Amino acid sequence: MKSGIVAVVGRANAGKSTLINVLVGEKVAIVSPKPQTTRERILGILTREEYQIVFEDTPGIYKAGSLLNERMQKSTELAVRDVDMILFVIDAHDGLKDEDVAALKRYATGKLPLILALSKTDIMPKEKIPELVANFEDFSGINKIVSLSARRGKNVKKLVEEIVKLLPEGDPIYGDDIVSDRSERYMIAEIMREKMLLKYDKEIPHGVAVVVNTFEKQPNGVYDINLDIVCEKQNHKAIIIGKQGQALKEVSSFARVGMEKFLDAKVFLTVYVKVKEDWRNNPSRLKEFGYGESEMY
Ligand SMILES: Nc1nc2c(ncn2[C@@H]2O[C@H](COP(=O)(O)OP(=O)(O)O)[C@@H](O)[C@H]2O)c(=O)[nH]1
Ligand SMILES: [Mg+2]
Repeated sequence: MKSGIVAVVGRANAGKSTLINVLVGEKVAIVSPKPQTTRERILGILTREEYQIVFEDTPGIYKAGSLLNERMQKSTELAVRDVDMILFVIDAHDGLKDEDVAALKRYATGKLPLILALSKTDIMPKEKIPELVANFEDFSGINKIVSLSARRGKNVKKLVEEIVKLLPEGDPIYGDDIVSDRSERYMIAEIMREKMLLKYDKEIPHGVAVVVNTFEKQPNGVYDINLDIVCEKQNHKAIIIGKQGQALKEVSSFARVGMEKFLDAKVFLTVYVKVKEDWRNNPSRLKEFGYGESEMY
């Protein structure tokens, strides 16, 4: 049996979380077109008879702007310690950036096997792929390059095959029915945050934390969920709620549908918006919202 941990790294928005969801076959990490969607390390686990691959999703590479950002950055750095392999994801459609090259140099040290995934090939001309691949000819420390589309599921099987080839022999770490190290309750908060990222612009979604107060399955099978959206400023609260509460109504209903899909059950959702000034720089608030040092690393 092959078994091991694969750290999934790369620039923000490269498509890391999308790829992990497709690899695992279930939603274990939220996805949005905005950077800083993933805030902490999340495991996505793929188990078959012959192998178990534990994918570590990471926040990606950022410049620090707040204490939360600093912790996200550190969480990425720590994630690549004690792993068996690196899966470096590049947005092939966006092309190779200096940041990618700099990060790749850090990871392609030859100490660990490294696979380069060139993702989002569904939105670029095929002819461009060899051109992009040629950029890596002089790089040592890359074991394999796989171009793929997570969205279309193209070449994802091939990627798994290549990972398995490079994995060490070993016993599985997790039971074969486990796909994530996170609870349903955690995913519910994340789905709310995902819909906030899709609905609101600029700093607003980045300054949001979601606290689940109630998460209960009723005898009739309906989930009763009550949560707080915590934002940083009074004027953010006004924007989140919108005229006559319209914006909040829309985002909540959008989130409810996502939660129902995830839980495969009906959801009764109640949402409140609260303000905690500058919580992203406040260590005790960070802890309260699940971004304490012990939770992040
Ligand atoms: N067209 C296309 N878009 C993708 C693909 N993978 C991810 N995306 C989009 O790229 C954006 C960032 O994806 P995400 O997984 O959150 O990136 P991360 O920050 O690296 O985790 C989202 O809007 C995704 O829908 C892909 O294979 N094809
Ligand atoms: Mg992500």
